[in-house]
Amino acid sequence: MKPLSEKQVSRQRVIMLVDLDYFFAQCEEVRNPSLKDKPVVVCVYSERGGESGVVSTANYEARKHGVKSGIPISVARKRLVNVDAVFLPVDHEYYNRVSEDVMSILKSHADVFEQAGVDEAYLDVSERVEGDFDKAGELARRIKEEVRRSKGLTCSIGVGPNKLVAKIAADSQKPDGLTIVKPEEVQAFLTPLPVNRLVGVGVKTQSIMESLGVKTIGDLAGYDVQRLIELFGEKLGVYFHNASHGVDNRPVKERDEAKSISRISTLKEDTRDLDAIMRKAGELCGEICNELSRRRLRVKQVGIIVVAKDMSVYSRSKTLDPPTSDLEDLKKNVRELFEKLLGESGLEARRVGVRVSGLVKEEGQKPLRAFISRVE
Ligand code: TTP
Ligand code: MG
Repeated sequence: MKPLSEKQVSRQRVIMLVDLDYFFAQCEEVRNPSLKDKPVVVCVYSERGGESGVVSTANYEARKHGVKSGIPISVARKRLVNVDAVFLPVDHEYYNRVSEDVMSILKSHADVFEQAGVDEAYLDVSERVEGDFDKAGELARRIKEEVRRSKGLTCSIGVGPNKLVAKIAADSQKPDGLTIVKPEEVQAFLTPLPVNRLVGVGVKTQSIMESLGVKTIGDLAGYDVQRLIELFGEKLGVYFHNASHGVDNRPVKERDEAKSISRISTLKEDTRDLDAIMRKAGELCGEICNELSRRRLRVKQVGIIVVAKDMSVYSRSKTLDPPTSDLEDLKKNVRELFEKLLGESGLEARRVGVRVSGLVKEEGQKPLRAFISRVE
């Protein structure tokens, strides 16, 4: 056999997934270390007041009592009755600042960096570790140490030959975990895990698979791919087959910077009153302006979003010439848009939102690409 030329030898890919532990709750512990030994529950309180709302996340002390993301706050209260627990409202601005600092540390250790969420990122480190998983393990330890020293946060890292394996590896040991799965270990690592550890296998798919006798990823790997295609369609069937064998060719891709910013919020009560709407919309404009000033941006378009009482959605927008980052200017334009919309329609507003786009840098005014939106 002819030896492979240099070009034909492609480097073994080494991918990391870094996921911060119980992120929002850990941020709260960092700013108030006296919370450390108590159950901490970070809540998204409904704007309709009282105790209604859901748990955003909880620290591991609270998780011992069955408190986790997504459950109603009232249920969390019941599970923590007679326990010295702390309930706090979400503070996205603070978590975003922490996240940005951590992401810049992670980025500095990657050949290619892809932020995948507020507290997680994929790092392609193939080149810098020369395809060597032992070196990748050392790098992961250094990253954990740097994040801990500089921000006081622990994270869990998965290292694998692709994104799929790295993600499942990171999830398999938390908190403060480090799980390295070398290419030759992939199948043995995946085989015993339940199928719902694969992205795309939700409750429904899991129960269909279970009825076929497919409980583990190993069972799925042994299942006939043609049957999977018949059952789930070509795309999903092939995906399940490949995923169960730990095959995933998706590259780690840099994300573009944000192209728009939006905020949406629920009114205390449904209304058509422009002043009442503007009290909420004005706050949203304020949040957006803060973000614009932090990122030194101005906007060329402003829009409004209304979710009406009957859940129908309306939106309107207009162009601002010249671009602005001024709060009063933004509020004036948002008010005009709401006034016009209310004049055109008999809607009663339940939720209102503000969205700005066409973001340009204060200096030089270069357009930015991509998209950020946050709905609370
Ligand atoms: P995750 O990384 O899914 O969760 P986590 O960091 O809280 O916990 P883990 O130790 O298991 O990684 O989500 C990151 C943040 O996103 C989380 O801290 C809060 C927020 N979040 C919600 O607001 N609602 C949700 O349902 C989930 C899953 C997360
Ligand atoms: Mg996390």
